[in-house]
Amino acid sequence: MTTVLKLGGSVITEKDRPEAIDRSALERAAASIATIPGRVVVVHGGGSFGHHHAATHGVSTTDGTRDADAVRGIHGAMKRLNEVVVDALADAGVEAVPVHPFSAASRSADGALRLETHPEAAMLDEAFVPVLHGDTVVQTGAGATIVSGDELVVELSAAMDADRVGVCSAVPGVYDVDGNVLDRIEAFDDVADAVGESNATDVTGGMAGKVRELLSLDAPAYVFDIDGLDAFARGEDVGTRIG
Ligand code: IP8
Repeated sequence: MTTVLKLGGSVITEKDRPEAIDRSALERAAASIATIPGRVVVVHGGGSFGHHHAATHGVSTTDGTRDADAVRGIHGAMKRLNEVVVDALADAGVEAVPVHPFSAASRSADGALRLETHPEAAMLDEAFVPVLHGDTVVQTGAGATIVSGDELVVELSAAMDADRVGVCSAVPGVYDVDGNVLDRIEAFDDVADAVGESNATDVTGGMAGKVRELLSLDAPAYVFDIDGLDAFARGEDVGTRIG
């Protein structure tokens, strides 16, 4: 049993204050993750760490920079957040180890992501829990762009042949046009009106990009908020099931 879980940056950080951790949410999430059986990969987003620095330097998934100072600034912030997340997981009894995508991934000129996944596979074989994060990555012809945690979740889930995928976000699931949480999404067209359109590379563009990417996976993916994390850890259907 292999589970890939994304912890949204807005869940574990305070969005409005640069580099502020939401300590109680992080500890709660770590305690839940400690109960997930089998092989577990954790990915976390940028929250008020990565997004703050990315915005300061004008860098996104499509707009790159050749300023090494900007790269160090974004990557450094994400490493600081990753250390806090790994420590919280360790305190909860999880065999968590850090993985930094800047050194393990790149984009080709068309934006396609290439992530080395053999280290993570070897970590899982040795019963470690790799903890990755949204980051900056070098892109051919564009300097360095942003890779979101959602993109990493999709790459890792496919590469690790995940059985279940979880996206713990700020909302309890994907809303329909009336503001109700949908139980299940099986095709993008079913929800295009509710989540809005997005192009294929728009992975940080909110729910539309998430839904599109998660639909491409073989494994069922669930979008839920922190109140649903315990149930997800127990293997229950929670929030919105995608796929
Ligand atoms: O919060 C973004 O990751 P996300 C990471 O998963 C950075 O979109 C560096 C802004």
